[in-house]
Amino acid sequence: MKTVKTLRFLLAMSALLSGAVVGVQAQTVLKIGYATSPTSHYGVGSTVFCEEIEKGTSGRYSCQQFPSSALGGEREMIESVQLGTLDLVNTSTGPLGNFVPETRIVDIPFLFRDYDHARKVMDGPIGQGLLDKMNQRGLVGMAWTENGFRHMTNNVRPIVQASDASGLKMRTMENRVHMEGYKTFGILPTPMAFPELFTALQQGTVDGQENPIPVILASKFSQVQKHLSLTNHVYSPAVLILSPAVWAKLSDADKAVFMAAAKSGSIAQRKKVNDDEANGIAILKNDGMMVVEQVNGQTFRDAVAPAYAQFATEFGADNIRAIQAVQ
Ligand code: EAX
Repeated sequence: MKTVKTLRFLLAMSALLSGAVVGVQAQTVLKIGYATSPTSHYGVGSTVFCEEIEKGTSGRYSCQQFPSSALGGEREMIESVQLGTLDLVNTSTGPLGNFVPETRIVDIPFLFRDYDHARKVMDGPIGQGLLDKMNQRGLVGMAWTENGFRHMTNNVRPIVQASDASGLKMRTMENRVHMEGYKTFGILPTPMAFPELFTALQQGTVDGQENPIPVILASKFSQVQKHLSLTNHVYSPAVLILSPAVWAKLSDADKAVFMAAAKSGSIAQRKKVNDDEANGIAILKNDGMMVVEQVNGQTFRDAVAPAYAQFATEFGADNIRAIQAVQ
């Protein structure tokens, strides 16, 4: 009798392990990384994406999230996705140009008029064309999410016009277009990975930095920065990127689930950006930041205008005009 029971157990185990048992589906847990906290705009967008793929694949796919730069800076995470050691990253385009040079065009200061303009460009043919370029570089760009319009913070002085920024040592993303553009404001650009930034501000290694309100809020920069100026000097897109190794294993039906989930994540992330933009200034003032809300933006546009000739040479004047023309 005991032999029969043992045999039955062994048969059941071998069937289970071989997946032959009907109804037992392989569970795949995907690792997703991003720079800021779980409650930030990146956390909200990533969580919605993860919930949607779990629902849409009846639990066959789920996520393990690595927020707050747990897996390193955005450049490192993009590289890990390219290598297949990380399954997904929800990242700004800051370091992306080092992998997909064509995407640098969206990092030109004062290229986008406002959020409506930026979202229309990124969700239209121009944005889709840039996602397609990622596929040629070993990255599956599923959808544009969003970081937001960037503003300057520093510990030296209020910035009201471009000349006030001159001479400040400002951390920038590892992004050549940003650095070239910001130099026209007289800034001394210091490229640095995001995980090092809070400490650099705390220790005074740099005078300031620039980031969207959602990042300034989520990263508690009000604890280490006195002045905030609403410069709106550049729109910072973000993108949800999947490893090609994962994409290749998906059925057509699951590919459709993943793409729809990425869109839902983008919508949720942008809503969180809207909410942070609406509520963030009051919160940061309450945290003790001195906020310059009426910045003389024209002085910054005038300063960066000569650099547009160089940007036109690099990206094509027609391509820049095409983005500016989107209504
Ligand atoms: O994407 O590095 C930066 O300043 C980015 O805005 C941040 O990592 C969020």
